[in-house]
Amino acid sequence: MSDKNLSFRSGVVALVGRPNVGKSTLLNRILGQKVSIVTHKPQTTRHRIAGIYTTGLGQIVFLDTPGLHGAVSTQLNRHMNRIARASLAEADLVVLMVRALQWRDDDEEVLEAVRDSGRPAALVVNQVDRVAQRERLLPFMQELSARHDFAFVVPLSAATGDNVPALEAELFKTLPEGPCLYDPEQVTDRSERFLVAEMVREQLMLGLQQEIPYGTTVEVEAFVRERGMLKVAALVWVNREAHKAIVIGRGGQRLKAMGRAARLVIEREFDEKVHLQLYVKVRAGWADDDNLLRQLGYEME
Ligand SMILES: Nc1nc2c(ncn2[C@@H]2O[C@H](COP(=O)(O)OP(=O)(O)O)[C@@H](O)[C@H]2O)c(=O)[nH]1
Ligand SMILES: [Mg+2]
Repeated sequence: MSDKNLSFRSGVVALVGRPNVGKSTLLNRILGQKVSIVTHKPQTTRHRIAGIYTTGLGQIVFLDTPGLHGAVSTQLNRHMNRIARASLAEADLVVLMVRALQWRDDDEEVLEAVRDSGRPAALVVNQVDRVAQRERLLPFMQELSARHDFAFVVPLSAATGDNVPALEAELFKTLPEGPCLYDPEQVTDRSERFLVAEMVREQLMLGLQQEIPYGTTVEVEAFVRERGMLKVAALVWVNREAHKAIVIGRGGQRLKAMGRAARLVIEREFDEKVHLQLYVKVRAGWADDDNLLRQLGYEME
């Protein structure tokens, strides 16, 4: 028994990479539930979210981060870059994620940030399911391995789950021996209210066009369980009156559709009946208001 305890591993693993490579998808895949929202649009993840994965081998605290990006036009953008960098500093191991057969300037920028952090790093080559010519994968991995002294390199598909167990095995091998950092039953450091707000925001990202979802955020106002049902009321904050009309849609149809989609996701993830009510409110410049950002759950300095 003491031998077993001795080999229990634990540590913090930061998932970094340019927007849209699949960081949140990988985290949800490993945890087997949605702790971090996913869309095909960049900059979906705005928060640092810890996903806690505990097995007989150890406990990994994954930090999902917003992709590091150059466009720092608002306080919200600055906040997103800051937490991505802070997560690097906290990590026992950094997992740099790239898309198979793609290496772009913004990947290079993230690698620079990883180098600057001085933390040990591993490389995950994601989305191998999209690669038609498998023989190109190995040279691609060799090329990237030459750019940095990675602890290991694993090709996988976060979407299909292909080879994800190999990554888990490498992580448990690489992390130091140590005790649980969180209660083994806990899956995330985020509250249910937060997860619900994010699941609503996910549908806004999916249902709204162009810049509108980026000027939108969600605040859960009421969250109660009553007679076997979870009742949630949430505010959708938008920047402008004109955006409010767009979010609501003709006859309220768009908001209704997004709300319904969000409710179905919440019901599936929480495994209970949900009643979800959405309201839209205008607050010009919310993404530049430090106090409001704090109130909305964005951890500012
Ligand atoms: N085909 C494929 N798509 C993926 C894979 N991983 C993520 N995606 C998709 O890529 C998009 C971005 O994923 P997301 O996890 O939000 O990326 P993030 O910005 O790095 O967190 C979503 O549409 C995902 O469904 C993968 O392994 N294969
Ligand atoms: Mg993400």
